[in-house]
Amino acid sequence: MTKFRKIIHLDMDAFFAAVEQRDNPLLRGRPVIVGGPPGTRSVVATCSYEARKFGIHSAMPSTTAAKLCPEAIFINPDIEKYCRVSKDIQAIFKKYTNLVEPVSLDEAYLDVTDVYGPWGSATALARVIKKDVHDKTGLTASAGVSYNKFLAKTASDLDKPDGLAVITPEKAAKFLEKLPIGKFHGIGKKTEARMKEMGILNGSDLLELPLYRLIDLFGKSGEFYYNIVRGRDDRIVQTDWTRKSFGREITMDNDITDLTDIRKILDAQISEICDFLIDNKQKASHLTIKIKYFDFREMSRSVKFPVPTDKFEELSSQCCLLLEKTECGNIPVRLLGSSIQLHDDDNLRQGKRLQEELPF
Ligand code: TTP
Ligand code: MG
Repeated sequence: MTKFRKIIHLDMDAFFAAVEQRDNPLLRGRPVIVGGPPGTRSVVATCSYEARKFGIHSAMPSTTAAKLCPEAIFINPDIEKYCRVSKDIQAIFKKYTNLVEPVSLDEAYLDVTDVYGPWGSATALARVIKKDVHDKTGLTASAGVSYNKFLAKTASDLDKPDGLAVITPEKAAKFLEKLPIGKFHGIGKKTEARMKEMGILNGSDLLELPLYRLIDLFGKSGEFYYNIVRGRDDRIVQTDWTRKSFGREITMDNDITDLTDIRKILDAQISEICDFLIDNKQKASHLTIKIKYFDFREMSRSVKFPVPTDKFEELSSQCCLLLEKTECGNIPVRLLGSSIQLHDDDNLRQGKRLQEELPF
């Protein structure tokens, strides 16, 4: 059976405006705009949902917003305050999993695939987190639950404010077919307009275009569009603490030139790297060697493994090949380093290792 990841995307509702309404009861239920005053060149940072009914949105000139809603209340942004609230929110997310990727002040992805607890399902856990955020900060968040970041992000936007939407693997294809093209996260306003001109109005229109055609039309992004309309997105939840590499380096007391000595030192480093990989049940996707010559010139050479590995022999023989692309053996060297990049899937396993997988 395919194991699906469980990703929750959380995004605060009308974040800056909601903080202002929380802190000043007179603003509640009113059209509040956070941004510089009309009559200046300022734009709207965000606005309350009451103001959105008038067609006001982020990045709109404040003057235009004031025309659309003359009774709107303008508040100057207090970024320091929003940063403080943001820290509190991110700390709440981290109570539930250490696989948290903050995306901006008011949103984050959580990988809860391996989270074990009394919650019963990823959806129930999302509900618990939303309640926790509300209890602790007085603010509402919307959550999207799905099996990858793209779908979780798309889901969190479906039911705003105070929403909770779930896209299960069984439902994704049908959901994406019907999704209006502008609702695909990653398809910006300009691309949306271009696609509409071409008659691509929703997912099922986009599905009809073969990969080569999408690349013709949209360059590199074509592949991204091809994947997302099929619900494919293998980007991992990238935490600030997730280790992405591991390495060793040494500056020698005396410069060395002899290749056999250089290989011995690099092999010792690779042996340590392999111990790390095996102890942590991880594999290397890339190997890099770094050299500093006697004259302080620095260079590095890298190789990507066709299949991620933790084998000493493989790392060591690739290291020898990389060495051939340097001036080692010909001129004295003062520093030698080797490092690996960890294979992504393994990063995921660095999360809380818990007993069982959550259902959606
Ligand atoms: P968003 O999450 O995009 O917007 P929001 O939280 O105000 O509203 P919602 O998520 O309910 O649609 O952005 C978070 C904050 O970032 C927002 O409150 C203000 C700030 N921001 C800007 O300053 N300029 C912008 O153009 C955008 C989009 C956001
Ligand atoms: Mg938001």
